[in-house]
Amino acid sequence: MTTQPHILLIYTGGTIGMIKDAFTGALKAFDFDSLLIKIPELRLLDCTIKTISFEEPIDSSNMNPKYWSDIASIIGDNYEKFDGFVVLHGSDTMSYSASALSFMLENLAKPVIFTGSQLPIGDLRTDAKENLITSIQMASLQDNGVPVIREVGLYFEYKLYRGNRTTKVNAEHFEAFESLNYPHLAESGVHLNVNTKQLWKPIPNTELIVRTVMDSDIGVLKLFPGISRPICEAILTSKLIKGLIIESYGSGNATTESWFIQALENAIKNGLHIVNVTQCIGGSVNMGQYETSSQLKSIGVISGKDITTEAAIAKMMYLLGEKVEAEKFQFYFETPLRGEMS
Ligand code: ASN
Repeated sequence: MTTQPHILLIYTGGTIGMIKDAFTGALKAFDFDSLLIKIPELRLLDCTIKTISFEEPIDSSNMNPKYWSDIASIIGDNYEKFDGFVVLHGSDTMSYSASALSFMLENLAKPVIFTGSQLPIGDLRTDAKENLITSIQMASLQDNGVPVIREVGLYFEYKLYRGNRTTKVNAEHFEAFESLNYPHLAESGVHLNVNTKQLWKPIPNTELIVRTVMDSDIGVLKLFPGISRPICEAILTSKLIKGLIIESYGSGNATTESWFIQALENAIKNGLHIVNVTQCIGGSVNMGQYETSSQLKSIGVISGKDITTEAAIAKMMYLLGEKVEAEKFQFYFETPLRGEMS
């Protein structure tokens, strides 16, 4: 006899969990205790569902590492009791959270699927029901009692992506996310088609380790033509930041003006970890391909390769939180830890 998969639904907030008050028309937080009554389709799913809700559901613009650590701890505390986890989350910062959780949940071997919606669940044209129902189905997929998805995913508008490869690219379309540097993991059509080859394979017989310390003493500097020297120098000499992500042009290029290179070199000598990611949403940093990136490589700028800015931020916070030795930082950053880079 096979038992139904047990799924834990973690409700953090976002548009998905709002419902229109029938009288006033105003959006308000969804009452999760009556979830099964409000979405009767959930009864048809071949799994059991339990829910845990943030005490005060949030718009995901208010997401922060403390909440990430709460989500990670909920998953850690319930890891043995459930076969899969679905996190309901606002779409605005979902890619950051999915990236963060991928690092925080070391040796994860069960599905953690982030989902949300562009329209509230009570709206006539809502995308929330499909996203929620299919996310639960994705989290319930098993092969001989073993979960099929064993990583942090993000499901939105018929596609399941690797969470730490995604970026929110559209504020209006239902198809709000892209993963340009990694193929989607599964697609929902008449059937659920899983792209088995692309799935993460956890190391066998390892135990989940929940890492909850994220160090957010970091910065992001997006380059643009005409960027100010005093502003760059102020950032690069700040004693407050331990890591800086530079969003460069194309395949990792930047101005070759000597003041800029000198400021970066001094900062690196003073212990700042500087990572180069591209401001393009697809493609990879390749320092040395152009003259405009050769110096960056020789002064010790770390290559973010094809990582997203969202995942680079999460990885930086994670490695700093883990107090990785300064000499090993570049090695760890340039090594794919959770499939976040190629
Ligand atoms: N502002 C909302 C949020 O991220 C947007 C959404 O969920 N569609 O919480």
